[in-house]
Parts: sequence; C-alpha cells; structure tokens
Amino acid sequence: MNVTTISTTPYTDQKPGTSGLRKKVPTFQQPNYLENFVQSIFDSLQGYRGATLVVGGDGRYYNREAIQIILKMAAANGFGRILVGQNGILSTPAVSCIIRKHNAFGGIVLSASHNPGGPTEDFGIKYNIGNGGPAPEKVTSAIFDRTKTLSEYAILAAGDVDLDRLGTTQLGNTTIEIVDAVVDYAELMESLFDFDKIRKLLTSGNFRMCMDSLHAVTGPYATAIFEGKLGAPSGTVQNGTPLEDFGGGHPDPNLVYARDLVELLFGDNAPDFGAASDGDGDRNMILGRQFFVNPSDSLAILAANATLVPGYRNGLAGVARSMPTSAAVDRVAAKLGIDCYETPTGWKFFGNLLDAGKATLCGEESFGTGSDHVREKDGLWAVLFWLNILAATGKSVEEICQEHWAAYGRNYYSRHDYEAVDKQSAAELMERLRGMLCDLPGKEWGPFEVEYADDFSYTDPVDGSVAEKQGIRIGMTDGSRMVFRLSGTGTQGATLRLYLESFEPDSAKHHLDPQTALASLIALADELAKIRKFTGREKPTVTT
Ligand code: VG1
Ligand code: CO
Repeated sequence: MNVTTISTTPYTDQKPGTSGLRKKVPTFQQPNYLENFVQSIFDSLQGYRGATLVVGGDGRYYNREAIQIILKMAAANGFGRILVGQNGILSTPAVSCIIRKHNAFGGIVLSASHNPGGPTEDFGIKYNIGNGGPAPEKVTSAIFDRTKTLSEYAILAAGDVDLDRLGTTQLGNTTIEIVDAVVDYAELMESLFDFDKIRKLLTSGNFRMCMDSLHAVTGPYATAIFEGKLGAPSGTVQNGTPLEDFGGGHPDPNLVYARDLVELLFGDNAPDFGAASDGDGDRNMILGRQFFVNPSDSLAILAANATLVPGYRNGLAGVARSMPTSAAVDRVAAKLGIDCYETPTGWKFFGNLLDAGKATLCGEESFGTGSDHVREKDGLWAVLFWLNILAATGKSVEEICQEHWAAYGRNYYSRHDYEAVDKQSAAELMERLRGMLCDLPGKEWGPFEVEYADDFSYTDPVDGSVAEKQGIRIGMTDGSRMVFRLSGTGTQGATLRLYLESFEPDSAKHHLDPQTALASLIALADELAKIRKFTGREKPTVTT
C-alpha cells in the first residue's frame, strides 16, 4: 500500500459552526485546506481501524473532488470499508440511515445545505458519529483543536475511484463499496408510513401534489418514492436532477427561495399539496392549496397526529424543539402528558435525547423536522408524514391546520433574517442587548411587560454537557417572545436572526397574516435592539 505523509501547516479558521465547517469553495480549494480538516477529524477519533465509514454529499460543486480526497485519506488512515453513495450522492438523512443500518463507525457528509453552490459559492463538510447523528460539541471542539496543531496528513497515492458504477473496489487495504443512494432510505420510509393509504390518495385522481427538489439532492429519492413506489404521475417531482449549482438558485425551501412552488400553490387551479426540500435533503416546506404551514406548527401537528402513522402508532416518548422554535409543540406535549425539551439551535443537540428514548419527534423553526428513525432532520420523511395524515383523515392541509389552532390556540410566528451584514456591527448589537438583559424584566411597553430576559444556556439532561450563549430571549408576560441569534452557518459577514412569537387562544383571531399579528412586537424588537441602525438595513433579507 502506497501511503504518503504530507507535511502541512494549520489554518486558523476551521471551527465547525451549527452544522459542520462551511466556507466558500475557493477557501476549500486552498492547498491542503480540506485535507487538514479531514485529518483533524480522523485524529480526534479513536478505534476506527478496520471499521466502516459512510461518505456522500449533496452533489454540489466540488463534491466529487472532495470525495476522492476523503477516500484516499480514509484508506491511508486505516478504515476497513467505505460506503459511498453512487455518483457521490447521499442526502443527509440517508447518510444517517446508512450509518445506522450498516453499523458504521461514522460518516462524512459534504454539503452546505441550503446555501447556494458553484465555483464561488458554498461548500461544507460535517462528521457524523456512530448513532448516525451530527458530532456533538465535544467532538467538534476536539476536531477544531486538532486543526490548530496539525503538521501532517496521510493519503494514499492511487488513482480515482469510479463513483458512478455500483459495486466493490479496493483502495489499498480498504474496500470501497459504491452503493445505491436511495434503496436503504426508501425501505426505511416504507417501514414507517402507510404506503398503501398514501398510494390510494395519490392515484385517486382527485388529489394532486407537487414536490420541488430545487435541483438538489432529494430529486432521486423523491422520484423513486413518490413516482415509483407511491404511483404519483410522472412530473410530480420538479427540478429532480441534482445540479452542481442547483440551477443557480438557493436550495432553501422557504417562501422566498422556493418561489416557483409557492406561485404554483398560490395560483389558479393549484394542487392540493406542495413540498420542497433543501440542498442536502434534511429540510422541508409544506404547502396546502393557497396555504403555508409554518414549520413550528408543522412539528406540533405531526406530534398531535402521530398515532395515525404506523411507525408512531404507539405514541411518542417525548418531543423536543430548538429554543427559537415556537411553543406550539409544547401545548401538544402538555395535552399528551409527555415531556417537551428545549435545546439550542442545531440538530446535534437532539442526538442524546433520541438515543436515550426521551424524545421521539424533534423539530426546528428552520424547516427541519425529524424523529428517532435516524439522527438527522429529514425532509422527505416530513412530506410523507403529512401525506400519511392527509390520507388517513381525508382532510386538506388547511383544515388540519385550522382545526389544530382551534384545539390548541395559535402561536403566531415569524423569523426575520438580516443576511450578510457587517460582522462587527452584528456583534455590537448582540453585546449591547446582552448588557441590557438584567434591567429588562418588569419593563413595560404598551401591551407588553417583560417577564424574563436572558442568554439561553442548555444543560444536556443525558450527559450534563453545557452550551452557553445560545441566543438572547426576551419573553413577555402574555407569552409573546423575541429571540436574537447570530447564524452559525453563514459564510459571508454575519446573519442576524430575529425570531418572533405570540400566542392567540381565540379562534376568531386565527386568520391574520403573522406579520400583522406580530406588528407591535416587531416594532418593539427594532426599538430595543436598534436593528436598523446596527445592520444598516431597512428590512430583513428573508422573512418566513
Ligand atoms: C441554521 C438553522 C438551524 C439548522 C442549521 C443547519 O443554523 O437556523 O436551525 O439546524 O441551519 O441546517 P444557523 O446557525 O444558521 O441559524 V442545515 O439544513 O444547514 O443542515
Ligand atoms: Co440542510
């Protein structure tokens, strides 16, 4: 075996964020940049000699090059077997599924998720542990520490592996298996949902759906599942071929970036159901005819209706949501008499709760929902969950939501993103707010009186690890709340996220546009945090 050891010097900027290391492609293309990070991953792990690694990505620009480097390094570092998605493609939830199913030691996911792709756009790399989930903080900080001292890496001198042909090849002493990207994942979905019922709905002739894969990774999965297994007419999946630049768009399933789908669902003769997914397939947006389902509501609705789905027939052990996600699911948990956990932003914080059997469903306001079937959020899983509910109840998306609000009250919710703002000014805004926190409780503005104001800190109930400074929360006595956070996935300047929420128990007042319902809270947020002043922006870049 021809292992070479290459000397290298550390980069100082390889700190993983909310979900792995994300940078512009040219940053990753610097000499040894990717190699340094990959070697740092391996150096911070123990006991993987001879074990299995799973590798795949969302197909974006630089995916294939990165995979070739990773395969040769993993072989040089002593992995016994590497499972790679055909064409280098694996969605994030599929990686999680394959790690679990094949008892792999871990996996490497190549994606910058919802961020654009292309030669000058974003790339990313993330390590997942043996439970199939994102590496927890103690692992990512060990990786980061290692990047600061690394002086060499090991790589095999070998030709490229053919990523397109299914089957087994040998790279030094390591077996490389090019696996079908879809099969294991589709099988898992079939084991959870009532495919017969969903098939009946989709082939009944009076139900139409449209799935927009935004030229990203879910295309092959969605086509195989909806058009293949479930019999939906061909053309149900739009933009179903993964492209290196996602057709020039943002593969981000929200009202702004999935515009074509939104226009279709809000246009004349709209389909009954629309859904979209992000770059790496872990997010979802759900639309009904002329109706948008807020992701926080979606989590609550899935929880409330879980027993309609075969995989959750016996009920839920508990639920979990990220702190900025609305409290809609808390109300469902209270009614069901199960625990509801509040975690920091990022899926890695759900892993312990899922492993310990404390939570069955988890979700984030950022269009992410999932369950204990894998250890990642899962876009198509959420779409199938909704279809299963629609098929089991015969109701429309809008009816399901309206009835949910009538039963539980409505948590009006919105997120305002100020993208690519000046880093320094964004940091100052947050520092200034932090300095104000002790004086806020008891203060009154119009209908609002501050009940609490803090910087969210989380103690993991399973391993006791603590995560601090996870977002500034200002909660009012009437249940309204505003949260300020800086994004940990952006690659340009800083992104300020403002999360807004209020609670309306009266169903006569459930028809408002969230921006209208939240108007006075939005104005107060700007007054308190001086958002316009610090960002230099009159309005958010993206409002969802
Ligand atoms: C964002 C979302 C967060 C999500 C993360 C990764 O992080 O807010 O909820 O878990 O992206 O999602 P941030 O730090 O930018 O707010 V994905 O689909 O990029 O893997
Ligand atoms: Co994603």
